[in-house]
Amino acid sequence: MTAMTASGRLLAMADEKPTPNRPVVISTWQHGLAANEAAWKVLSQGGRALDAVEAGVRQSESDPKVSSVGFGGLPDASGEVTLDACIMDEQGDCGSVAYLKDIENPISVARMVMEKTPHVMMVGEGAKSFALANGMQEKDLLTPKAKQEWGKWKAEHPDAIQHREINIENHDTIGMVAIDEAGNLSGACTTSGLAWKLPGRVGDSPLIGAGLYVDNEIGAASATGVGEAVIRAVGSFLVVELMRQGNSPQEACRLATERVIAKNPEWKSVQVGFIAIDKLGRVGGYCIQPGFDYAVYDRQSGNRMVPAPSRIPAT
Ligand code: SD4
Repeated sequence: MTAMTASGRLLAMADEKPTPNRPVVISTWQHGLAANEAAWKVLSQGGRALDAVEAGVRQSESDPKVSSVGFGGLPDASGEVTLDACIMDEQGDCGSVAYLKDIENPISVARMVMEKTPHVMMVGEGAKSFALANGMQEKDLLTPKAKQEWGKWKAEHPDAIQHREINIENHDTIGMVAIDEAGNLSGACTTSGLAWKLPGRVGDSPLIGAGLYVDNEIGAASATGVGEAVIRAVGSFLVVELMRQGNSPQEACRLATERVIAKNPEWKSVQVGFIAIDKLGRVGGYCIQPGFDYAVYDRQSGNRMVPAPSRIPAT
């Protein structure tokens, strides 16, 4: 196809490839802003997306004010902080940990599982021993503030098997996906899981395909919200497959949310949100309940929060 410019010059439009926007990093919720800053230090210097996402989410894991991830994360029903995380790189390599206790940065343990073992996933005591044997320090992750909140909840719900509702400032996860200067994609997802969960419960966040998926030919996606609902739809893998079919990251997140809705009859009382990035550095996000937002950092517009459109309209 051709078109005439004002000066009468012919332009060959079909052959024009859109210019990719990169580097770009995108992450879930308000704490994504600080995490993006850490990731940007790597990306802006031409660093690898994998290093950027690890550095980015470590920032949230180590911040005791983030009551949702790592140190300062809210505990399970028995008062124990147990962590889940996974990481995936541009080669499709991945690593994951679940039900990990007493280690501040589970994402780095997930990366060590990926790089130092023939496995993808390690859990519980074995994952902790592996982390300690590889230089990680043991640390009590239950902060006085988190312990106090748990004590209050326990007093009010002595027999409860119900987790805390997720939205706006009540959330438990950071998912981050990025494209680097070289055009390579990576992602990381890390969480203390649903607050007050049953001991032993593991959600979507450490599951490759559910909480996170990266395909360097197409794009990357991550999920937040009620993990059980995400797992039923293999959410992040689905977002990437929807991009493969030609959907924009925004539309892919919306369609995947529709699938989550279709697979979860109780969806009206559940929050699930997705973020996605494609090979061109285009980003998107979508959720069920109003209240989910995500942080995007690129050269053009800097670091900013973007409210995700929701299936249930804001009132
Ligand atoms: C989980 N998906 O453990 C996590 C929780 C979460 O914002 O994302 N909270 O199910």
